[in-house]
Amino acid sequence: MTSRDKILSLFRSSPDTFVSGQELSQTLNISRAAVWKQVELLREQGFEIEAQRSKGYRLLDGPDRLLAAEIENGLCCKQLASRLICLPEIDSTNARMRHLAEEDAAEGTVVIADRQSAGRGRLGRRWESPSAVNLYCSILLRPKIPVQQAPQLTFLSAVAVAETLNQLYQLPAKVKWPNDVLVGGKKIAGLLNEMNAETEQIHFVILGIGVNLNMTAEQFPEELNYPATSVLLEQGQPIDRSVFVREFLQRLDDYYVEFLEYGFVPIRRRWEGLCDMMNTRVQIDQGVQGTVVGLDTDGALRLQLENGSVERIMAGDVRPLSLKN
Ligand code: BT5
Repeated sequence: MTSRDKILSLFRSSPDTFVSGQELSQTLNISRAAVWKQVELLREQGFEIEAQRSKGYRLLDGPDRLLAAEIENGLCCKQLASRLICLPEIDSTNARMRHLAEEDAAEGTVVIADRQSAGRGRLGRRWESPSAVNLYCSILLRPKIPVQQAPQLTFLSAVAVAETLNQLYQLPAKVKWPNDVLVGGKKIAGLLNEMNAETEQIHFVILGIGVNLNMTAEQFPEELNYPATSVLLEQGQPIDRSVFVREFLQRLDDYYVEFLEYGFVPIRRRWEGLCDMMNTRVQIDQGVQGTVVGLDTDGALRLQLENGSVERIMAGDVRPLSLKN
């Protein structure tokens, strides 16, 4: 964590009270001039900080920033979050993670940004990423599993996001194949996994996770492929983003450990339990129709056709068919 983030974290841990320059300089082991410089930089980032000669500094207001120290407080992971990097802004957390992975970053490294200027969806689509309201996060995994099993990891993060929304805010979050989490039929989270592998070996997988937390209706773009929502819109009040991130990482860590030990079966069962299109008649894009009967081991959707045969769907948009169909 940078000195600036440490100062911010100290301010936030004692709201409304002054922290003396001397205390900051001793705690951070930097000079008082360096403290002053970091405070100036925080002001440039939009933080309103009062300074009084005899008392020190006091945080009055500022953007809601996610800080590693606050997320790590009480977090106890076995595989993930070995290193947690929180940035005010980045083009895309997945793009940054790819650089880190190519520079040999360790499994479990997490990159979080408060804003993305070029957040990515699938197939070159854009992920709307306004500042200080949501979670934009990438997690680096280096699992020793066959390459064809890598898509299974998407379902791990889908289940962890849906269950965290459910547990913390009692939202009826459901998973939608292949990479969405929905509440009341509206998209609240999107997942984008990227892999670097040779024929036989996975070098790394990046789990990209975007969750709409405190996003307001005005912050959604007008043109969306699918109706969208956020926790704020669902429950009418903003939430503490650090609490969400911590719970989510903890849950994902538990499931990843379970996955490494027992494979895909437990997570597949959970995903199927959270999918409200199970045993429902659906159509894939404008084409094949059938009944959803589950997930295959490589993450394909299993669809039972009229003639009883089961077709494996590798890609496409799944829409439920109305009863008259
Ligand atoms: C996804 O793509 O759902 C994957 C989104 C992954 C975003 C995360 S954020 C952290 C990490 N770093 C990145 O750069 N990306 C990942 P897809 O299924 O293609 O959905 C994209 C479509 O969803 C867009 O074309 C819009 O119609 C819609 N959309 C865009 N922003 C949205 C938002 N914030 N909430 C809901 N829908 C959105």
